[in-house]
Amino acid sequence: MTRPGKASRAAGARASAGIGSAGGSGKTGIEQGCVIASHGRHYLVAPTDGSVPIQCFPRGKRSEMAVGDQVTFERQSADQGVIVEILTRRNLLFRSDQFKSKLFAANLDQMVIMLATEPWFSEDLLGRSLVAAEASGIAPVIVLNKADLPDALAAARERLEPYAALGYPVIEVSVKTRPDEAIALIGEQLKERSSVLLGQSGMGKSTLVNLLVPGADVATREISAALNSGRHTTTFTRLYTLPDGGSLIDSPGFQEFGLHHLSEGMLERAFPEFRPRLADCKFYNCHHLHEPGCAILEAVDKGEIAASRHALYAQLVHESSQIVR
Ligand SMILES: Nc1nc2c(ncn2[C@@H]2O[C@H](COP(=O)(O)OP(=O)(O)OP(=O)(O)O)[C@@H](O)[C@H]2O)c(=O)[nH]1
Ligand SMILES: [Mg+2]
Ligand SMILES: [Zn+2]
Repeated sequence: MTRPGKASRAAGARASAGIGSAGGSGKTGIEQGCVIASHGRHYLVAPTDGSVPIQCFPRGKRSEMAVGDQVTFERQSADQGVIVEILTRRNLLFRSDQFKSKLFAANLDQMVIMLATEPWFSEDLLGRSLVAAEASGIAPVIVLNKADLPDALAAARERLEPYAALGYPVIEVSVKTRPDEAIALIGEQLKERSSVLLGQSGMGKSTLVNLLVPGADVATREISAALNSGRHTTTFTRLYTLPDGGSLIDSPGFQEFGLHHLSEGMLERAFPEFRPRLADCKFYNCHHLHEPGCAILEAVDKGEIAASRHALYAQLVHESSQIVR
C-alpha cells in the first residue's frame, strides 16, 4: 500500500467527504459497522445493529482500512457488501519503512505490548512500540508472560526495570499456568477499552485471547517437538469483543517496527524522560544528537537517561530522514 496521507500521520485521519443523509436506519441500504478483521483487501465488518458480520470490499482503490475502523457500507447481498466511507479515526497505529506503511489498527485506547521470558524479547521492538504508542496518544501497557519459567524470569524482570521506572505499567503473568490470575490482572486493565495486542511471535498473544474471549478459538503457536508440525502462528489481525466490555485486537507477531513516518519533533516528545528537559537545551531547535549545551545529552552523560534509549532516538531520527516522499 502507499503511505497514509498527511492527515492520518497526525493524530487521526480525517474522514472523507460525507455520504449525505443515510440516516443510519439501514433503509437506504447504507449501514454502519466496525472492521473486525482484515486480510489483504478483504475485510470483515460487524454491523452496528448486531447482525452477523459480513465480508466487505473497498470501492475502487480507496485508502486501506484498519481493524477497528468505523465504516459505512452498502449491502450487495446477504453476506457481502461494499465499503462506502471510513468514519473519522481517533488514531491510527501503523508501521512504515522507507517506501510503504502497514496498518495495525485504528481507534485505540490502549496498546498491550506482549513480552515473554522465553523466547528472548527484543528491546528494540519494545522501545519502538512504546514510541509508536506515545506518538499516537495510545496508552501502553507491558505484559510479561510465561512467568512460570523461573530460569528466564529474573533476566526478563531486570531488563524491564528501567521501563517500569519510566512509569510504564508492567504486568507479570503466566497465561498458561496461572490463567485465573492473568484474567484478574489483565482483564481489569482491558475492561471498557479498545486495546491492541502487539508483540513478537510466540509471546502468547493468541493464548491470552483464547483465555479472555470464550469461544475465540484462535490458533496458537504450539510447536510439536517431534516434527515441527502443528505449528500455528497468527496471520491476520482480528478484533474480539470482550465479555466485560471493550475489545481486544490480536495481530500477527512482527520482527520489524519501522517508524519512518514520525518527524523529529514527534520523536523527541515520544520519550517521556526527554520531555521535562526539552526546554533546557541551549538551542531551541536542538536535535539532541551532537549539539553543545544539549540537556538531553547531558542527562545521558550523567546516567539520568539510559544511553540505549538515546541510541534508539538517534536511530529513529536517522530513519525519519530517510523517508522517500
Ligand atoms: N510456559 C508458558 N508457555 C506459554 C504461556 N503462554 C503461552 N505459552 C505458549 O507459547 C507459545 C506461543 O503462544 P501463542 O499464543 O501462539 O503466541 P503468539 O504471540 O500469538 O504468536 P504469533 O501468533 O506467532 O504472533 C504456545 O506454545 C503457548 O502454549 C505461559 O504462560 N507459559
Ligand atoms: Mg498469535
Ligand atoms: Zn538537545
